[in-house]
Amino acid sequence: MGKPISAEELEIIVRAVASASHSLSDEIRRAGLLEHILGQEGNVNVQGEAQQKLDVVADRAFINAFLDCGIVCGIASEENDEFVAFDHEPSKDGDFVVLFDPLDGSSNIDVNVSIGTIFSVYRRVSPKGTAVTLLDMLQPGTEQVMAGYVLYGSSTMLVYSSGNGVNGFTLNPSTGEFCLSHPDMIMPENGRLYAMNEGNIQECEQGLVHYIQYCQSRDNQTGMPYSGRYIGSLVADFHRNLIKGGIYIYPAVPASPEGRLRLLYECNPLAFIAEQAGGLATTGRQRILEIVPTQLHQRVPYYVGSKLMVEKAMSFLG
Ligand code: AHM
Ligand code: MG
Repeated sequence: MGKPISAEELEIIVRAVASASHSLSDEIRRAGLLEHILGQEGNVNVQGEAQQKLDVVADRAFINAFLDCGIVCGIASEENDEFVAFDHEPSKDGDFVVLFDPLDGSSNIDVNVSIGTIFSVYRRVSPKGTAVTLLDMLQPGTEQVMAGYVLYGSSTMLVYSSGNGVNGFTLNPSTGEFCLSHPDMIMPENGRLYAMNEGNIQECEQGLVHYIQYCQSRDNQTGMPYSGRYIGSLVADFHRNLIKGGIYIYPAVPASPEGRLRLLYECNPLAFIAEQAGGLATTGRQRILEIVPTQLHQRVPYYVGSKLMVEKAMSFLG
């Protein structure tokens, strides 16, 4: 891990995330009532996916919050082709870059299902006072100084870690404050929930097919088939598994040969939190946090969750 973030710096970033997510949470709660919020924006993002209006609203809210906080000198977002260097004072001299997915699970926006924001914070490696470079963004996940997510679920929660365990905060909508509701979150070592888009199973490698058969059999540690739970919003699936124990898998499939999820905006931050809570995150073969990124929008296969479950799944892949 890079030089730890100080308590003061941490507070500044947490406040930026809390303020953007509080206003976004309000918009999401009223989404069905606001014409400018629901539906497609009409653009296609760099991933080739149709942008939802809320994707764009969320992206702007977080960019502005990080721009205003004064210690972030640049950002990269899943919704933008290129990273953004903040070139005015005092941001220009900030020590940190933030990489984020402003609104994860966007296919669930229009159907009133939980969605989230995921973010990752690194110290810049380029000299202070110069413009940030791509190398500041392409650091391995082990260098994260902080990572977190916001879940816009039946309540809005902020969960983060700065390398010293994981804490969860619930938004009190009447005061606008996030209150510590889940201190010292620990992911159960084992579980009985598995999450994967099983529509893809016939296209997956044989080892994974056999692991899913194992999940559905009585051969596992519970003596009963595991329960399948797939929301299709990574943050929500991850959060449930963090609390209850479970595994989430997004493998390589022919339509997405590198998997669907983005290393920098989704996999690394949640891998950091998983490990801080005692869980594990791998590509099925390699620890996620040790991958040296080569591209901003790089995708990787993803196995994340309870330690023993991820290890078991990996044992099937060979
Ligand atoms: P997004 O960032 O465009 O929303 O894509 C990521 C999402 C994850 O939240 C979710 O787990 C996965 O894509 C769902 O993909 P699929 O519909 O292929 O199961
Ligand atoms: Mg996403």
